[in-house]
Amino acid sequence: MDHLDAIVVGAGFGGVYALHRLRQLGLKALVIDAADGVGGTWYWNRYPGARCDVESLQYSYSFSKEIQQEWNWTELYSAQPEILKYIEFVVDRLKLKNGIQLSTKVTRAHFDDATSTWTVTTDKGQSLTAKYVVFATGCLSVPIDPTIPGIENFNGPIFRTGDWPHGEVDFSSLRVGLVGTGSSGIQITPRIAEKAEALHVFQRTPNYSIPARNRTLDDKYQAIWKGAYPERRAMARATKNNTINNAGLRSGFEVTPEQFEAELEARWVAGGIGFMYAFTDISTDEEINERVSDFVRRKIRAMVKDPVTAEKLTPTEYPIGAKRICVDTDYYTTFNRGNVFLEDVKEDPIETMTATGMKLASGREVDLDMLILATGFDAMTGALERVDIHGRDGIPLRDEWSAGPQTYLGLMVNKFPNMFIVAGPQSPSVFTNMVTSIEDHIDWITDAVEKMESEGLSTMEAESDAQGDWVRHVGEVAEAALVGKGNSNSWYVGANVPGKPRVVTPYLGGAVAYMNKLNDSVKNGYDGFSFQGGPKAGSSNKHATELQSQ
Ligand code: NA7
Repeated sequence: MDHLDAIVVGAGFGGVYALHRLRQLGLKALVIDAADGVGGTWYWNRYPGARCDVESLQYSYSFSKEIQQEWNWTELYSAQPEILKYIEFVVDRLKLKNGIQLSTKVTRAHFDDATSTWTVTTDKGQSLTAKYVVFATGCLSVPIDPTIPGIENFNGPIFRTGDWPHGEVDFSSLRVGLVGTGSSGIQITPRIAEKAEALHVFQRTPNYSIPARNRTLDDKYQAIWKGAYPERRAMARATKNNTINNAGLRSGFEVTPEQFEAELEARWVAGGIGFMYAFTDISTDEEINERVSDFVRRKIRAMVKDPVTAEKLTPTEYPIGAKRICVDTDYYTTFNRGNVFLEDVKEDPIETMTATGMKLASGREVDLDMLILATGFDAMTGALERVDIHGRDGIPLRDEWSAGPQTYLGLMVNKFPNMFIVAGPQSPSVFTNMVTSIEDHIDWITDAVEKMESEGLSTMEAESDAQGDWVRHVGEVAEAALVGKGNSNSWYVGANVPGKPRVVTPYLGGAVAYMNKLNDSVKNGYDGFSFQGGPKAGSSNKHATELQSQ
């Protein structure tokens, strides 16, 4: 049995940086990933139109001055192939390849109390041991299929956006069905429509989407960023979501109706997620949110020529931002094409699939040659719960999380010593620039590991009280937000997975407040964590009063 200092699960942005930092500490670490390449999310989601909706110059590593100067982005918002090339470049640049084992799935991770080590089992029959295990398994890495009766009878190919095949998928002269109108469905729709004979978009719930206004990055813009990277990275880290979004500082109530409209219009014209930061209270105040939602509804109605299609594409049953906001290129106007058909499956539900297409409850049959599923992910907890993880006394993580994730600061779990989670549940992760949140988490984790190694400590573990308080705090913060409210049934609350506990999974208090808590805990001697096996065994417990006072 091979013994390592650390095993890292996942070779996306998180796993790659974790390996670099662990090696800097002189530790023997191995990254394991099921894919046959690095990149995580950006490896799997290679469907046409897949693109990041955080600006390229921000959605990148900040830890290396050299790398951020050397790499040149070609577009304001990068498409999937470019982000994947970037991650591969970083792996080569830092000579990390020999520490990454690909095409291997971690199936089990088991903590042994007697030796304080983890045993990690893979689908290749390996059994590896390590002192530390780091799950960098991603928040949107387990695609889920819809339950469509008879789907197995369909004669044509079925593809999922979440694990799109390598090589080109040719839509030309085909009648293509697309199920799902979240970010993935919204990004792929125009790209199918431009080639296919017919595209039928099966929509259950309409989404709010903001135009990206993507463009080629000119050298001057890039040079300005590169010349000021340290300041700009610091500025981004001082925001709620680790991103410079030109966030407005006023409440929507502080401006006249004309100013309100003009602000939204300016941001709509500028494009991108910055639209959602026009006012400070869009995600918390129902009235302000309704006025912003209404602005987008009017835009949709103006863009889509057929009034019946426009009405169906217009979300009315939940506040903007309650589901993850989408950012698109030509989504709504694609429905003005003669070969694109919106199928409202709330009005006329899918009854069954046949060999030749989709049969709806009304009896109407939609003939199809190809089906594409853009039906989302078992988000945030899905990848962790698919590994058979056992902590102290053989306790399964799945049992501990049966009512929803239980973590301290999103980083560690009581009874699961030396197990770290990167940018996962109960941390700000998906509400931030993920790359920055990943870096911050890994820096925190490797600092803790460094402390343990230098002090000769054997285990570090989240304390039960601290964890309970954190879980309550995450819930209380979520109560004040509009996320998951109305009929939004979003993956933020697990509503898209049958049987999943319905709780707001990310921490909504923002990156700054969150990082302050992480840093405070360290300053207070890793408050809320206990250590064993060295001089700093035990811990203080000041966290409870701190959380209560917020
Ligand atoms: P999402 O945002 O979870 O979207 C999934 C879509 O699939 C959504 O429109 C769902 O409708 C739809 N869906 C799921 N099951 C069905 C069935 N059975 N019938 C019809 N429609 C269905 O996933 P994405 O991949 O688009 O985006 C995930 C994140 O990736 C995104 O938020 C960004 O952060 C990047 P529903 O709304 O549930 O009615």
